[in-house]
Amino acid sequence: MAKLIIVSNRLPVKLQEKEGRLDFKPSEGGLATGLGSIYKKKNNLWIGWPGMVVEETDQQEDIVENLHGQNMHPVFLTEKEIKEFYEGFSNETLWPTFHYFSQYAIYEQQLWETYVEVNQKYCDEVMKVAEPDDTIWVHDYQLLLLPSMLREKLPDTTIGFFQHIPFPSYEVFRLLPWRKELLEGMLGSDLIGFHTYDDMRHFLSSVNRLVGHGSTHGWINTGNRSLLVDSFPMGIDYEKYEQTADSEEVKKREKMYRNNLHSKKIILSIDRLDYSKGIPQRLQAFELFLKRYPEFHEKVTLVMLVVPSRDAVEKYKELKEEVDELVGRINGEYSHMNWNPIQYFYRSYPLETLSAFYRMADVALVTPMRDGMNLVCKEYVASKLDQTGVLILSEMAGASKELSEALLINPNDINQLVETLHTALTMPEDMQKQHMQHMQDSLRRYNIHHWVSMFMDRLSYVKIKQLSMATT
Ligand code: GDG
Repeated sequence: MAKLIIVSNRLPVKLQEKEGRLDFKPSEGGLATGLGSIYKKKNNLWIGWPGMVVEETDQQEDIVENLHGQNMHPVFLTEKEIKEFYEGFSNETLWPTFHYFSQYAIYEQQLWETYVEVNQKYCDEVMKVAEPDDTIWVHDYQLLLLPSMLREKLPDTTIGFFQHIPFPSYEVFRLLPWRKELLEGMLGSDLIGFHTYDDMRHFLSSVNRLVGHGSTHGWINTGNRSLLVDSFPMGIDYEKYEQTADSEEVKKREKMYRNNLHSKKIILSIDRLDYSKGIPQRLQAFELFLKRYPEFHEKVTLVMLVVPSRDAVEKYKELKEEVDELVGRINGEYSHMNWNPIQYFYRSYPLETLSAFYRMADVALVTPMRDGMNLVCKEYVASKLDQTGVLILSEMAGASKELSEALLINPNDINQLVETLHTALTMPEDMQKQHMQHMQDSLRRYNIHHWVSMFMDRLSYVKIKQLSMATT
């Protein structure tokens, strides 16, 4: 029976060593939830790295067997591959380039070669389980070469690809020494999806100028096959966030946190530690706000959660120091005995804590310099059950294309950010509710399940269309 194979860098579980035993911890990420109901069905499969380096063959065999029972298939990566493929080419070459931070990108032939080898390794693992009539859905920038590698082995198989991060404009993308190979890798797909229309336009323009294939209404003809490029804005598991926010446990936590923060208004900021998220710029704006509006001293607290991420990469270590220093400076200057303007947490929390933070925040400050979509802002909206609260959102996040009821800002414009903070903190409740209602209606409808079915339906449509093109 034909099956669906999902391939991503990581599996939706993380392998951990606990008291000498190996243990699988499920991931709470949006993708894992959205695709959860699909990959567990029948003989479908999810292929990816289990999140830990395992070298012993016996141990690897045990893991394979254990995961097969849960519809998963592991790809084992070595220390060197993690360093060169994941931390190196994926996170020090592609990530900065695709987020318009080309000045941070490194171009090293060795990293590129390992990137090619590891994409081939994923291809070999897929080939162990794939049949020609299966559908394969590849995810994200770590696996840009995989669609073409698979196409070579399985010429008629249905292959979809979705990129979760932005696709930069041609002028930025062309800086990559391996630009043509990367595009050709992606073109092995039948359907290529991005979060926004702009990402899709940028991709089509690069394909046109670097590979020489034009496009009509998103269709590219490579000479021997046609494929479609389209946008699919990813949604969240709306019900999950709504129900969690309504639970007694979360209400209890919210009350406890509120009592501890002697503050009338709470501003919330949540991100992984990443330079694309604009954390220092946000802190500088908050500092200027405190300077410009002293009447808010002791009346407002910024609750800032920064989740550790990629701490083996140098740029991330530097960013951590910069954030620590800024928080220290601002708290040092403005704190009183009973009030710290910033409550800073550098760790990750369970969903219930996150949900209590969302519930209690009067303002969510989501101001990335660049973000493929950004799910935090959507989760905030879904958690505001009484419909109060204001979302300040960067124009540079994919989500801003859908959430036009948010207060949209340019994250480089510190004055605009300060004044928007003031507007948000003084916004009348009926206006807050009006904006929130609109955003909730849209996010409830365009949720993660809608996103999955839109992509899968379009992929089937492409296959039908290709057949009719071939016969006319
Ligand atoms: C990439 C793209 C795109 C955060 N802290 C905790 C925690 N989180 C969860 C949030 C949210 C997720 O992590 C972060 O998602 P984002 O979308 O904001 O950002 P990236 O991780 O950069 O994701 C992005 C996304 O892919 C999907 O396509 O939107 O643009 O960069 O779900 O809730 N979860 C828990 N504890 C924490 O402390 N449990």
